[in-house]
Amino acid sequence: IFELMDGFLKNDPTSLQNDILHHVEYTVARSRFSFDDFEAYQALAHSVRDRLIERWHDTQMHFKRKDPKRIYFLSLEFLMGRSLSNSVINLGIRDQFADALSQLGFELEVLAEQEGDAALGNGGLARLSACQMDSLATLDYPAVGYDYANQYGLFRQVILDGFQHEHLDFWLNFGNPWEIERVHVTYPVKFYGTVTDELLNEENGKVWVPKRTVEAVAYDNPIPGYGTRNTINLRLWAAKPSDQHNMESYNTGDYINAVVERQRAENISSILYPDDRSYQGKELRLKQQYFFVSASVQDIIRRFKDAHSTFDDFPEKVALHLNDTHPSLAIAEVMRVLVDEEHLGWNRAWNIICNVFTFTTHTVSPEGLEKIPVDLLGSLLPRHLQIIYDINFKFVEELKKRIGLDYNRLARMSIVEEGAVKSIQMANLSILCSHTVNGVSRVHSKLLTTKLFKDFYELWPEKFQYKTNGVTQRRWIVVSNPSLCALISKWLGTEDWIRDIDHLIGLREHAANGELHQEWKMVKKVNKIRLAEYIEAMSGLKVSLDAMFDVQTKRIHEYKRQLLNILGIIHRYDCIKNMDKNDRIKVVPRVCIIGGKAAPGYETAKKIIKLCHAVAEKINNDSDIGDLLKLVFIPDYNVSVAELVIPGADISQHLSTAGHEASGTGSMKFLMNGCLLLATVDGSTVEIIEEIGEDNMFLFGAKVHEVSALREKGPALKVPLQFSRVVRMVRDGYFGFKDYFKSLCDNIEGGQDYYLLGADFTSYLEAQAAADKAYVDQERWTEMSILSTAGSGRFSSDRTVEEYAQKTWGIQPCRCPF
Ligand code: 26Q
Repeated sequence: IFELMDGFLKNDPTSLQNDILHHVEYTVARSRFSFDDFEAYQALAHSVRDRLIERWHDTQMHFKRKDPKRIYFLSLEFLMGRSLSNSVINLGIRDQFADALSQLGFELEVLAEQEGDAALGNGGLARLSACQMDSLATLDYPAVGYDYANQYGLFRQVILDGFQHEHLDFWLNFGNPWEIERVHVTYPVKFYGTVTDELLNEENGKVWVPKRTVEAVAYDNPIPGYGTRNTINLRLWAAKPSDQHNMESYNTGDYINAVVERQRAENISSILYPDDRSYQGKELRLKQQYFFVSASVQDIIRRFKDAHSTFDDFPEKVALHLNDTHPSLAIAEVMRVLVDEEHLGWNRAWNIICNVFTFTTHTVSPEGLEKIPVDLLGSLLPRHLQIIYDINFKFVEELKKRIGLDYNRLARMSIVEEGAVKSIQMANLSILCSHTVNGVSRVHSKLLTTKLFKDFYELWPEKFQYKTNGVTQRRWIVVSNPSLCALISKWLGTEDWIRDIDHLIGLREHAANGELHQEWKMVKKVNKIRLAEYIEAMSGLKVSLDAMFDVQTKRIHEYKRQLLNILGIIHRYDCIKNMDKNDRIKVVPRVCIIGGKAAPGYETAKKIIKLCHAVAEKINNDSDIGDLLKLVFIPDYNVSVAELVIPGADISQHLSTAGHEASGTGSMKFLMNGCLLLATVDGSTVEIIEEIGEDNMFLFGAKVHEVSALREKGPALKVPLQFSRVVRMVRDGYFGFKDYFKSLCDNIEGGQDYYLLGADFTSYLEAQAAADKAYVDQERWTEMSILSTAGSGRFSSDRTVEEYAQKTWGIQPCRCPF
């Protein structure tokens, strides 16, 4: 037994080689004497998976034995990206695998490129869940992530003639070695039907007679921690037709239709909704939400009941986290199970609810809040609608006692919104039923308590907290920037920063060291070469390594102001065109890189992508400009592309109009990689300024408190001539597509400029000029770059998760001992 404590699998090169060849032969079913890169990747992935499974088993056994309070992280999105490199690094066997492979004639990095990118999410919120899972595992917290297993993930962005097209992403077509299908872990999920009101009273609950049943099958994805044996689970639910599904059609002899109808069940987990509020109120989205929530809640309650006899212990053993309102039907579902199935009675059940749920919102604007039309909810989930009504009735009665008959305020706080379309305000439900409500940065939290959720804050100030977001240094330095990783460890004399980010600050004392400067610049160069090669392979464009690599990569959104960036580039182009020879010599060459997806129904965002291409076409083909300015759009920006782009950036742009970005996490990844930031004072940039210092960043633009006054000026708002000039160039068709770009121009002129591009333009250009000036002094620039990495420790998701564990979830580490 003791010999087996470390598991069956050995990690010496011979054992690893044998394992890989074994999988080539028996899993991939290719000859061990002849297999290609993709087959080698598959065999390698299966060898890694075996090691993950061992640790996963040990961890689950240990959790079961210790029975700690667990955190169940419910999120409709996890942007995991690729797993291979991350797994071998976290398992601590990267070098061993690299050696074993090289003896077989393969290169680990090359095989890692074979993996598809798991894009089960949109952007910030989704990647945040992934980073937090990595931190939860690393810090030994007993956590489980839950989501549905969407088959296609986010669409693949294809650019044709500069226009975005959305293609299905068949990322599962070649199988997914990281998931473990649990054919025996299944739960029925029910929809539609009616609620009978015979016999039942409040104590015994009600009987819901559903009409459709879909089976949820568990797919487990092991998430290994770094420097620990702990390996936690991300459990994804796939929809399968249920045996109970639509039996009547079989019985009435309509066999063909019955089969077709059964297959339809699988649609529930086939697609991921792009982040676009206009999709609100769609039945399929609601089905997806309930499908994964119901399966997860059944799973959680089953696990709890295995070890406990009374639900009174539930809050001591279970923390249920709502990652935004998307999974908030969980509230009604837990209530339903406790009242209708466990017969706890309303009050006991309510008491439990109020002690287990926690909620984080990632939204800033009232329009971004999720609403579910009552008619839709009532038809799909009639019992849940009743429960929400009952919760609301009791809440409003209580509220009247506390605040009196202030009907406006009562209407704002009610969970049921009586508008043109009567709907459920999911944020109100989530706030009411959670014991802690979190923002994702300090500014965001301020906006929540003074604007968005002011009424609730005044009622329950103690519920409101914030945890500034963070990202995992394992993925964003160790995996994506191995050269920087080695350099940091060398200068700190330890690898401890990979588990304990506080060590990173130790780089500060070397920030002026000339020897470090040389090595630091070398690392940046290596990463710029890698990025330049990618750009050339993708677009045929050759870029100069001497140029400043200037990057803005994130979802395309008006408030993120990619348009400001493009107008700034046009201005730069215009200036260079009008310069004489002597001045041209002084220009700091730039490669401007923009990337990101637009939601398929978001016309303006799509026009911005087209404008970027039109401007790039003009500039890149202007022989008069040469290497002084290049513009590249990187298509299909996703986690793996980010891993390549971020380390190669000299400067990155975060241009949201102040008060619109809840946090922003891209900036943190750039910062860790020694990239300087050009940014507005918005979201988490406020905290970044505290760590890095204004002098080491390029800040510009109106502040949060100035924005509304600027907006109120409307057409009277003064905009600089330079701004009008560049907009005119676009209007006049200088870049073609005059009619198509007209609405973009109309949106930002004549008092329509909601996101204040004109108002911020001068200050934006000044920040850009300051960046140019700083770049000329390469020693100063390198020092700023080192200080950026050195000061990025606060933005590790390890710190965020630690704060959640202590202040919100009340959980303790539970470390697997061997
Ligand atoms: C809503 C309804 C219907 C369909 C889709 C959606 C939907 C999907 C995704 C709405 C919003 C999202 C994603 C939001 C998001 O990513 N927010 C970002 O969260 C980050 C992590 O906290 C922050 O850093 C960003 O500031 C915030 O924009």
